[in-house]
Amino acid sequence: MQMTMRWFGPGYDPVSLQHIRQVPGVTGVITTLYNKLPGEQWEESEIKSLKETVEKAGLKLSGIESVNVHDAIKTGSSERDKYIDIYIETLKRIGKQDIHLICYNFMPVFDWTRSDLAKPREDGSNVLAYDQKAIDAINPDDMFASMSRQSGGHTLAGWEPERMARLKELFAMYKEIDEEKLLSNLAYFLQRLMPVCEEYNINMAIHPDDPAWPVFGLPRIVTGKEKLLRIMKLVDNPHNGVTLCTGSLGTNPKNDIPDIIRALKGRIHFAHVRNVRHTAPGVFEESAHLSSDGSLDMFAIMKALYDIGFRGVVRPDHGRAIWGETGMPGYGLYDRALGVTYLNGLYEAIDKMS
Ligand code: DNO
Repeated sequence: MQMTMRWFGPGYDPVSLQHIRQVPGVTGVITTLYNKLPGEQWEESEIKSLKETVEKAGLKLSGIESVNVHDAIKTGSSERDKYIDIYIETLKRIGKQDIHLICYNFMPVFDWTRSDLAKPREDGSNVLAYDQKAIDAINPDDMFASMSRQSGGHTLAGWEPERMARLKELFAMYKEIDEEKLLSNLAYFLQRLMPVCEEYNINMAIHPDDPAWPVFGLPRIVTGKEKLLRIMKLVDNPHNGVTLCTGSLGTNPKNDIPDIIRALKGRIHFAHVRNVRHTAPGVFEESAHLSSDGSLDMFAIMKALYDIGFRGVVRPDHGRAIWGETGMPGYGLYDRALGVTYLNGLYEAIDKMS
């Protein structure tokens, strides 16, 4: 298992690489060119310089989260091949820099969605939270305005203002797109990517939809075991794999995560491991990583990953805002560092007892 943390890059992340380097057991970061919009070509010199920055701090650049997918590809519009060509060229340039893991999502219009970015908890911390009633009561424009108000001036991953300025146009693009169409567009995209993934040994790791059900009437296709297995089968190549995100899949209490992990043996390329606390149907908040603080059994999750032979890249995920830290919602240093330490403890115990 290679323990990493997400880092948003110079000029974006208030957490420094030097601080990440001091978290015991963390050997790498997952990062991206945060300024790139979906569909934009990545330059090799930019990738190289990002990698050098990370390596100078004594860390490895363990993977990219994310190379975002243009909506022309997701909707299968007439421009999709042009954007797939750009994506393929970007993958080549990333592969040439000896980087072999790409996390991406196939969610229409929005990436992850929350109704509250700083919900006060009984322990005095703030967390990201979701209430379906609040989402139902808001239109997508207001949703974006409310997310940016709460973001503390940071650009939220997947909520770039440039994209959000085109919300109406984006929604119109998805008018005719149902789940089946979205799935076949995903298959088309992945099929075209596989040759370059094979050439450069790049693993594509699709991120589950968060929350794991449709929002704002848009289709969602990465929501649970059956759908994940179907995606694996659609393009049955080991380079087509999954980011096993426990917090996203865990938004739906019906998802049995250890069971999903076992079913995906050999196809999990990246793991986001965090906890979530359900309070009512369609209502959840993020919690500390510890099992007893939320609704997920983190031991069972780490054990399932261990048992299927997963030894790849792991990162803790969203943390609470604690100890007065202000930063990117969910991505402060302190609680994620506690998460790393806990996950490393679970892993060591499982390993030594096996
Ligand atoms: C949120 C993240 C997502 C994830 C993307 C992957 O914190 O888990 O934004 O990075 O969905 O493309």
